[in-house]
Amino acid sequence: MAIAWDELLQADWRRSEPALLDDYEHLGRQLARRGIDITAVQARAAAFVVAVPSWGVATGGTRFARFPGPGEPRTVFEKIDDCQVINRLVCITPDISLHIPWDEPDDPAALRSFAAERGMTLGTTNSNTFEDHSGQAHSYKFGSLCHTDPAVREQAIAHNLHCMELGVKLGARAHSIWIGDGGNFPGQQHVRRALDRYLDSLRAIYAVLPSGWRLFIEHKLYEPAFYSTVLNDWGVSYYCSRELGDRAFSLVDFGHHAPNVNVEMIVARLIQFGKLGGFHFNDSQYGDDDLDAGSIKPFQLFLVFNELVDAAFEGVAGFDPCYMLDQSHNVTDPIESLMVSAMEVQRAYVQACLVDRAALAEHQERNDAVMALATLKQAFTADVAPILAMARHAQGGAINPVAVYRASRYRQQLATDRPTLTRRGGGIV
Ligand code: RM4
Ligand code: MN
Ligand code: MN
Repeated sequence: MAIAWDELLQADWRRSEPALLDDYEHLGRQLARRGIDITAVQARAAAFVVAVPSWGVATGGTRFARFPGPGEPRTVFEKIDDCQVINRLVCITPDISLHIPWDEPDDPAALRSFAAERGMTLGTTNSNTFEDHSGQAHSYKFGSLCHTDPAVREQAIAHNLHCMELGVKLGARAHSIWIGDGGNFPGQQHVRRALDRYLDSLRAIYAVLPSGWRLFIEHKLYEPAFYSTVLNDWGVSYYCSRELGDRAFSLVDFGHHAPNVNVEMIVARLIQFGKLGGFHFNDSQYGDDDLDAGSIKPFQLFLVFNELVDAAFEGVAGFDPCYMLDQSHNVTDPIESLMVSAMEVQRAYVQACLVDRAALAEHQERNDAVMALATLKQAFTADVAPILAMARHAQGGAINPVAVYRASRYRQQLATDRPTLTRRGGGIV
């Protein structure tokens, strides 16, 4: 599709650059008064990256209905095309997480070079044993890696091994496992034995983790199992990742906790115990709503980044979390939601970079709760938008990504180029 991105971007810069420079200089003076060099903060903003989920560029759905949008991607190649548009405009999303078998390529080498030609990498594979796939011998209706039947467990293990073999061909560096295993009713599952089976299966997967790779395990409180899940919270996840070994880590998906849980505390503890693998960013009001990052609880997102920036500042050994979005878009254009979400995550990171850590430490030492919170709030309430926009502009991205995207009429073009298919979940049926 021929979209004149260069012309659109230049028009965006011409229109918005004067006001941006004005705002940037003003913010620069404000920060300088606090001893902060705005260009150093901009450099950190520019170095920030967050991966997009291949399954996030298509419209999601609920268990009631799915309302497909126009021009949805029909193949993994079209998903990569959409991800490239996102990265072209926001400049912080060069990596894509793949979901297998939704994104299973016929020719992995061809997929890898297709992505590379578009400046994209395929850094993480995600396995899917939470639904049945055509041609498989055994059903996952009653579980996968934790199933009572060893044949089902073997099949689920083999799928994970396949994902990793494929990932090596694609240049991935991590494999991420989320399972739907659990029980809908009290008594349905022997709670301890199910976890034993999980660990046995995970050990078989971890044993063949490719060299240089990390294994992420993702806990979730409920859903699709409504009464109990096997990897139900961060404590169990921590225990399992420690049992597995040095290259196994816990992954925190923001929507996988009970309402009101203090996620930043969980993050701090996982950092402290050397087991924070990464994130699936999204936001929620009630459950695993998979809403756009920063849309409901931006302060929580900031507080999580406060822990992350603090850990990096202190040089915590082995601290190297992987940042990924994991969202489902039901009422928005997924490309717009992913762009906005990536920028919200980056915004929280940049705000956290502004925290006066020496002052905060002093307030903490003196038990001055008012000033400690005020120190955090000073960073959180700073409008860092000019820093983010300048970082994008300097890298050839958009000052106003959503406006440029809308002006491109990319979606309208897709509506004719990609006739809508009937889809289920993240895959194409
Ligand atoms: C799950 C979990 C996984 C994601 C699936 C689609 O709730 O968040 O990470 O792969 O949804
Ligand atoms: Mn997730
Ligand atoms: Mn989820």
